[in-house]
Amino acid sequence: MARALIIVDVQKDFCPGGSLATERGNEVAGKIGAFQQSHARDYDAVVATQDWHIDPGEHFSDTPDYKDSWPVHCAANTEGAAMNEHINTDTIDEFFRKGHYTAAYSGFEGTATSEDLLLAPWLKGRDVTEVDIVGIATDHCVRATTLDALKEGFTVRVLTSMCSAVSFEAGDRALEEMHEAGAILV
Ligand code: VGL
Repeated sequence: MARALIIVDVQKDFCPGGSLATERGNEVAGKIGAFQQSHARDYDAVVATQDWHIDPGEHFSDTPDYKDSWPVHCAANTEGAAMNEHINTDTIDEFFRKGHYTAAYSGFEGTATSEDLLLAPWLKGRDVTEVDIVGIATDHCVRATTLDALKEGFTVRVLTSMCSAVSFEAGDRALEEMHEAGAILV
């Protein structure tokens, strides 16, 4: 039995200054960085997901609806796709990238950068049964990652003070939905 921390999409484009900034992105990134410093030893594994778009079709739009279509963000190998500078990348065991050619909100769609393995088998291969989830955006990728983690059978805690939403209202609704699906909100 092991526990993992999943850091969802804490990338520059989702933080103030980026192309699809969430208001609390930098603040949340700072909190996660400090949490890594103080709590990394509580986890058997720390992983991060990254939105990593090459040509995601209608996920990008010049006239985005901010629901199913978005301004260009997290283009592969650009500065905007890099992790926010507050994140301590040295303590991250593996990065999982998703969304190369399509929208991909869940980290469980992500493939490891150092081997051809999806997030769920990577975690299960390390006997992980419990995951703590933090990151961006509460109402999109944190939501989808949390719901998939529950479907995969993990015990899931969402550390809510370290999550940043696109819309505060939708973020609160998403947390409610995650709770109803079985996630523990901390
Ligand atoms: C995300 C909107 C569009 C996210 C990704 O990481 O939550 N949000 N693409």
